Parts: sequence; C-alpha cells; structure tokens
Amino acid sequence: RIVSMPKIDDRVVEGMRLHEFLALEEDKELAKAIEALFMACKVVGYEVRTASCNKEECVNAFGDQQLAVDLLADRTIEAALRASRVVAIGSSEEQPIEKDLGGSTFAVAWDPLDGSSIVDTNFSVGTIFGVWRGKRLTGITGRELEAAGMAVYGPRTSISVSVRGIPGTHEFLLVDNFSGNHGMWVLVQSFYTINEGKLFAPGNLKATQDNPGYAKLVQYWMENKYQLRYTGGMVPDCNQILIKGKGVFANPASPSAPAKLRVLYEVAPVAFLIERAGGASSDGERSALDIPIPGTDVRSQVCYGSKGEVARFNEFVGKRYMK
Ligand code: P6P
Repeated sequence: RIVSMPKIDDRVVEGMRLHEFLALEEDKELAKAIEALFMACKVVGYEVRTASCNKEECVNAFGDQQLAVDLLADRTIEAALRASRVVAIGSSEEQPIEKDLGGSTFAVAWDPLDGSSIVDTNFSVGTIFGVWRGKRLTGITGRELEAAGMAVYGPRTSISVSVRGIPGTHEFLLVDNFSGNHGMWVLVQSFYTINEGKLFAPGNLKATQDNPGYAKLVQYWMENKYQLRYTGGMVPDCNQILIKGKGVFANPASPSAPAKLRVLYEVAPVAFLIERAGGASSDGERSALDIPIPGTDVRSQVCYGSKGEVARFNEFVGKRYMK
C-alpha cells in the first residue's frame, strides 16, 4: 500500500555517478560540502577495515570511551570539511564543540563512527552527518537541515543521502573496480515511500521494565509476528527501513533507561533521511525534526518508520514514561 508518493525527480537515475547527482543541486557550495563528506566516508570505510579497535586511554567530552578508530574517523571527516572551504563550523560526537573549519557557509554535525562499540564484533557500523546553513549548531532544529546522510560500513560500503534541492533519499554504493582510486560512488536506488510492513528494530529493550507502553508495543510486534532485525547499530538498523521500504525502529526512554541518542549528531539527520523518503519520525509526540537543539548534548527517544508504525509508537509510548 503506497502511503504517500512525493514528487519523483526523473532526473535522478540508477547508475548515475555522485558528481552527476550533485550537479542537480543548484547550490554549488552545498554540493561541495556533500562531495567532501562522501570522500571522507570512503576513507573512513577503509580505516574501519584496517585500524585498531583498541580502546584509547581517553574518553570524549560525554564520557564515552573512545576507540582509536573513532578518533581516526573523526579527524578524517574534519580534514575533508576544512579542505572544502565551504564549512564555517563543525562539531562531532567525539569533539562536541563548535569548531571553526575556516569556510563560509555551512555548519556540519557528524557522528564519525556510530556503533563503534560493535566494531570488534565485526557488525556493520556507520557515519551520520547533517548539514545546516549558517555558523551555529545550537538553537537549531532538524527542520532546517539542508542535507543529511548516513554511511554504512558493512559487507559493502554505501551512503544514503538526501539533499534539500532534490526530492527523495538516495542510496549510493562504493563500487571498487580495483582501478586504484579506491572505487567510485554510484547511485543504486532512490527512496520515495515507506510502506506499512512487519519489520521491527526494538532498541533499548531494558526500558520495557519501567515503560509499560513500550512493553505493550513490543508485545504487539511479537504477537503480530513482525520480523525482528536489530543489531544495536543505529545506522544499519535505520538504513534497513529505507532499503526494505517498510518497518519501524524505536529507541524509547524510561526512568531507569534514559534517552541516549543525541539529537544533533544522530536523531535529527536520520529523521531527515526517513521523512524525505516518505516515512515518519517521532520523539513520542512530534516529528524528531522539531526537537529543539539548545546544546550539543541534547538527547531524545525516537521512533522512525512508516506513518502507521510511528503513529502506533505515539499511541502506545508517547512521552508519558520519560524521566
Ligand atoms: P541499545 C550505539 O552505541 C548506539 O548509540 C546506537 O548506534 C544504537 O542504536 C544504540 O546505541 C543501541 O542502544 O540500548 O539498544 O543497546
């Protein structure tokens, strides 16, 4: 059942190269920022496969343990954005300050390696990025995003991206023909609808202990024989909703298991991708794109998926069980 069919852009075709896709974006500086992020993610994919997973003797400003590969990925992305000369401010989950990147036009937030705690088990991990116009990353919301993307470092390296001037969300695959340039980005599919379908990715299950609405919702999914697909990595667990064109991802909160996902680096950019693909997002009451971001450490519970699944999350869970 097609829930909604936003306008499809017939200029976007399977097999097109990244530079051809970005040529459709009228804002050439925005295209430059996206190109820099794709180039950085190509390198991060290589680093994930080759860098050490040893724990660094340090933690980030949020107190999270940092891996060598987290820091390497973070530096790679920062360097690429600085070299683009169009990014004024950058902030990452590893260095959650607003850093001057020497450019003029955009403010970029990124999670360099989301799910790095599962790199050692060789599960898929990813990079999440959001691009805003201007020179600040506080006092904003996801509603003002100019572009967002998430790279998935799995058996294949892909990026799902959405750019404001081009309808839909689009998946690019890194096609490495061993020609020595470490591969090229090729558009393999575009997403315009997220249908109702029985696939679920239930995060933060410990919240069912004191969030009865979530316990009821998980029971609903189980009783209705939904297909369980959950790895603990937000990027692959959310990207699958785009690829399969259906399903629901939830990471709710409860008094004993407070919200852990950060709005600036994770929740807002992924909400942009899902909603621009015809899906929905919610913090339990409203679109995750409307969550205010007064600071870099704002966290929120979140649900992504088809409109029906997100409505069910709002009905069962809402925000009545938050801390
Ligand atoms: P839980 C990984 O550490 C992460 O930040 C996200 O990538 C992931 O969705 C979430 O935590 C998993 O949380 O509570 O389900 O293990």
